[in-house]
Amino acid sequence: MEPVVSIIMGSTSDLPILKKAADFLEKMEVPFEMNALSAHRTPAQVEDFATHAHERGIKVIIAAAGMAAALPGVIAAMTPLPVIGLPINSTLDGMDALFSIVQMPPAIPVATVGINAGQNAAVLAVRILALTDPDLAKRYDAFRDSLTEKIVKANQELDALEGYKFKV
Ligand code: RP5
Repeated sequence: MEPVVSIIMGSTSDLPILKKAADFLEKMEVPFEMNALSAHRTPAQVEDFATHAHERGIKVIIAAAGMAAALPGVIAAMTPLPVIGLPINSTLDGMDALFSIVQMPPAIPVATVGINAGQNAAVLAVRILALTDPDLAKRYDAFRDSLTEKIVKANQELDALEGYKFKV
């Protein structure tokens, strides 16, 4: 089995957030790999990864980093693949990482999800892959249906909520 999504994190201290991404890819049966690479600690390895990922069959890259998070943008500059940036709350409530990742200069975008939004990063990757994979699209649709059911159930519980004189 060859990976189609590559999850890259700036440090293993980011792993708890990336596990949410890994869990969703696992649920959707999407083969993925996970590695730590750092724009400032291992720049040569980042270049090697980014320039060759597409030749290995990778279709989407999820790149996560905290602080002055250069990693997703640096990777995006060296790959033809879509890069999903995931800002990690390491300092400054994650705003430093969010702005570092989302505010890419023109022509080299990073598709940025919310701070610590590990699952959303994986959902976006799945939606990209599902465009050309009908079976994956079906699994994703079933996930979407489960979200709808959750709100239907929530409304039934709210309807049953008692103890208010003016709740109608
Ligand atoms: C970033 O610096 C990492 O992505 C991490 O969010 C942050 C701190 O890294 P460690 O000092 O915990 O390795 O490069």
